[in-house]
Amino acid sequence: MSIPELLTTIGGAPVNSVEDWETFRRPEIMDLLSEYIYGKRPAEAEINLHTTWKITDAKENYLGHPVRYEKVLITAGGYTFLCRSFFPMTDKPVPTFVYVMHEYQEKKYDFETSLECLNVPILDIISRGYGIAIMPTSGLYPDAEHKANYKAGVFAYFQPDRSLRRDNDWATISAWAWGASRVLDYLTGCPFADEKNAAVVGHSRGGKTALWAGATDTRFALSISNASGCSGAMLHRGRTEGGETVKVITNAFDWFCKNYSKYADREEMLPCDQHMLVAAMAPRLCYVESCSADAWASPAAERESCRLAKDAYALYGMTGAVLPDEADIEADKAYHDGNIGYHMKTGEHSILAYDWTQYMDFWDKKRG
Ligand code: GTR
Repeated sequence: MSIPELLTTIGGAPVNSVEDWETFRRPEIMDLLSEYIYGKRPAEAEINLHTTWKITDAKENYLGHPVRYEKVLITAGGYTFLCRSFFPMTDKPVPTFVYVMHEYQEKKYDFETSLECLNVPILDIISRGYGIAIMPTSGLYPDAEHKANYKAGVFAYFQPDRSLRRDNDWATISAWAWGASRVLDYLTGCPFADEKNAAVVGHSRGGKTALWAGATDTRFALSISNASGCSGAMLHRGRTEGGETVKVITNAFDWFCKNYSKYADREEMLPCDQHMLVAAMAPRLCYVESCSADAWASPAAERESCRLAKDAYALYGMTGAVLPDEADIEADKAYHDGNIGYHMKTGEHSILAYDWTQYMDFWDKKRG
């Protein structure tokens, strides 16, 4: 299957400079990804949002730890959802992660009583001088609503008449990414966060969301996808044996616009592919993680998107991913030389403290 060229416009013109990329090709790519995969947001969710936030609980030395805690209700365009943030107790604003926490994880933890969290090692993050804002996805669009035709959350709020939905309308991943951007709105007004150094992170469906959030909101300095797989970092045209397909994912979930399902078993017809999503981060930082036993996410195809995205970075005189050939890829090794970081953790589909250590090592090294 031939892979759509990153540096050739739809009309066939070569893209040779940053100006060509930013004026012509990147906007085309964003349009293709919106039109055929993630959907377009309604104007109501994009303009005159006037994001505000209400801190409903604020504590220092939270639960006996050297942590500054804020429980926040964020309101944008009239829609309100919850987020919790944790910062070190320092005087200076700190680089901060926005974590897209999906419901499987959300249900496992109670941050009102404990900071123990297998998937997000809050105390390690704080001890390394980073902040973290955790956004539960249920506040934007709950998982229980899958296949329920968008009658809850932001969709019901911004577009109550579902009969008006079009095949290219936004869907769940876009809604969650929208939420991550609104959390960043709050961080820009938060005295503890350095909003110029904000990263968006997510696992699995959250990893797909983190990439789309980084592509749609260039204020994110770093976008981190953990085990994002199909419709995340996985190149459709590079999918390996046992990898998830457009048919399976669009049958199971309403995470994408309806147009995407038309490409079930017709991936070769997609006018875009996921290397374009990774390339949309250039010249900012990106990070992709895979798990060695996660054939469903097709690690080799996640790496292939990273490799192909390098051409966009090269326009800026920067390196993208610095990865060896497939045969020489090693698990549990940090590939941190380029501006797209990568590692593959040994084991199953998961996000664990080990991953966060890699993310922070990478960010320590690359941060401006
Ligand atoms: C799976 C889905 C994957 C992945 C995962 C998750 O069922 O097929 O693409 O996103 O869910 O988010 O937990």
